[in-house]
Amino acid sequence: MNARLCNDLDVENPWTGPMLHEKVDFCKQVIVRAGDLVMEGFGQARTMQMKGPQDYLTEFDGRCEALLRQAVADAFPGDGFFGEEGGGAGNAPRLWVVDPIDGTANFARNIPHFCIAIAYVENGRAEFGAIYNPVLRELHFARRGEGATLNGRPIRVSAVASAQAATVELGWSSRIEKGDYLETMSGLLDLGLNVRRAGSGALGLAYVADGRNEAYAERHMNSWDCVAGLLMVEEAGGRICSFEGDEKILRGGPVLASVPGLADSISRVVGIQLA
Ligand code: LIP
Repeated sequence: MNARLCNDLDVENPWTGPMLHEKVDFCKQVIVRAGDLVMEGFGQARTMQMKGPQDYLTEFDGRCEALLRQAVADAFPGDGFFGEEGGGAGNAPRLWVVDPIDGTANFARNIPHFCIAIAYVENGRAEFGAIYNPVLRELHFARRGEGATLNGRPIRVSAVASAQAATVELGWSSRIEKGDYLETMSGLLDLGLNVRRAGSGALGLAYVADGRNEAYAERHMNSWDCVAGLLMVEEAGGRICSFEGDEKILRGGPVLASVPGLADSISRVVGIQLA
C-alpha cells in the first residue's frame, strides 16, 4: 500500500509510521552534527560567492548540504532530498527539505543569527521539522500532533494580544518588489506593531513558535526556509498560512504565521491568507 493511499485511508503507513520515530531521532542528531561542521567556518575569514543580489553562498553552505544529503541517502535510501543548493526531486512522496544555512548573509558576516533547517514531508505535508542555531545551541523541533519544543522543553506562541506591544518580523529578499515591501511595512507600523528583520526566515518563524516574535510575514519564501517553522508555529498554538503540496515545495510562496489575537489584522495588511 503506497504512502498516498495510506493517507487517503487514514491508516498507519507501514513505510513511515513505525519508521517515523527513527527518522525523528535521526533528524535531531544529524542537524547537530551539521551545526558542528558549520561552526568550523563561523568567525573565520572566507571566500563568498553571490548567487544574486544580496544572496550569498559560502563553502559551508555546500559542505553542510553535502553532509546532510549523504546522511539521508545512507539512512533512508528510499527518501527524496530537496536542498537549497543542490535541489532534488521536490515531489517525492517521502522528502527531506533542507536549508543548510538559513541566514547565509549573517553567517558570512560573522553575525550569530543563522540556522540549519530540516523538514520531513510526506505527500506534500510536513510531518516534523527541526531548526538549529549552532551558535546558541538552540534546537527548535515540532512533530505534527505532538507539539513544539526548544531544547526539549515545550514552547507556546506569545500571549501578547495588543499590536502596540507586539513585534512582527517582515522578511525580505531581492525577489520582493521594493514598493510592496515598503507599503507592507508602512501598514504594519500603522497597526502599531514593531517591525524588524533579522536575516533568517527560519529563525523568525521559530521565534513566533517560542514567543519571541508575535508574527512573521514574507511575500515569498522558499520551502526550505519555511516548512519546518510553519509546523512549529501551528504546533505551538499559532495560526499559519497554508503551505502544502508539491507546487509550494518546488516553487515556494507567501508566508504568514501569527499569534491568534493579531492574525486577522496582520493578514489583512500583508494580504496573505491564513489556513
Ligand atoms: C534568507 C534570508 C532572508 C529571509 C529569507 C531567508 P538565506 O536566508 O536572507 O532575510 O527573509 O526568508 O531566510 O537562506 O537566503 O540565507
